[in-house]
Amino acid sequence: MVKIALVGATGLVGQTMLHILEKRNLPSFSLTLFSSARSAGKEITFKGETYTIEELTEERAQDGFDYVLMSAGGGTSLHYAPLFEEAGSVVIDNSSAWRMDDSIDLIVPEVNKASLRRKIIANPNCSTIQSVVPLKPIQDAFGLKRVAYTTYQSVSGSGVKGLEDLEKGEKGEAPTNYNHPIYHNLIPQIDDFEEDGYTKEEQKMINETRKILNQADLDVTATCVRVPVPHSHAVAMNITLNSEPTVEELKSLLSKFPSIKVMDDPSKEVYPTPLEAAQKEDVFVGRIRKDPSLPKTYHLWSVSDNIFKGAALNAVQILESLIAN
Ligand code: A2P
Ligand code: 11C
Repeated sequence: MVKIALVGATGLVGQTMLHILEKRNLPSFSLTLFSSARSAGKEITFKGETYTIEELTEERAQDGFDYVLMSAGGGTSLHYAPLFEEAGSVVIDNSSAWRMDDSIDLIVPEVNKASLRRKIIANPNCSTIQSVVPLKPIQDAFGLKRVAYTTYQSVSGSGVKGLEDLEKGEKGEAPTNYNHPIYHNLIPQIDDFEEDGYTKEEQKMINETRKILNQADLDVTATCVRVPVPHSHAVAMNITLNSEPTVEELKSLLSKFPSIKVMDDPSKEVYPTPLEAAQKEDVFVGRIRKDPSLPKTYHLWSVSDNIFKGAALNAVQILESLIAN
């Protein structure tokens, strides 16, 4: 029987991983749940059985799990992922700690395959995942030259604290997570600023897109904005290709790609919205149209649940692809 450990079982992403693992058809596995000392001893019901959450320690990391799903922050990953790896486990890590390490694969199963050079596999940033899924078939069919992202990212991207700030705003209370109110507002800053004026979130989108699509010369830029929406991120993409397909060709190509649902009928006001995408598995794409201001250039609108395909589901899909192979 496959031995699986989940580190961060009490977190928003960890809880969603459990929900997804309950619903999908993995071969039978044993499950060990880890958190920090704070939540150790708590009980969780999974598939009708009670599991007690354990504190993750260096000793327990040596226990020879086959697969470890980690969503417990970058610091925990930097410390524990190599320990699991040394003990022979394959770690699927949701933090940003390892993503840009040249020896580590950054994987979206529909887009690229793990080489397993190292036994740590990185799960990309949520807004990047829902962007590269539609970009991949376009890159393969028509070649990509430039991508300009503008994101509309929900507060659940900041975990429980982001959701709490939105609720606090509704009650007229001051925020405690964001430095500006998010209720009745937009915040054009996600994560800290770098010296070049970009935020770390914007740099993640730029660097991770190039790595996942394996195209170092792709021109990419991004502006990332936090919006007062609880679940699902939206990404407006302006893309320049190497050739000039019709909009119908693009729609047909996207609708055949795994995980994509095209919702695009302006005559009926059909396009994806965060509310409809919440708790769904797919990446929804709409507003596909030509940008007449530049040759070979198009607009797309991608919406997906940032905790599902953007985090927990993508990690579980990586796990499924590893078990299957
Ligand atoms: P805990 O409940 O003990 O704090 P989120 O990203 O939603 O804040 O969740 C973070 C998750 O990572 C939680 O399950 C948290 O457990 C867990 N975590 C934080 N630090 C550690 C650690 N040092 N070892 C194991 N799990 C950790
Ligand atoms: C957000 N994208 O919406 C972030 C959350 O690197 O996995 C995920 C951060 C990451 O705030």
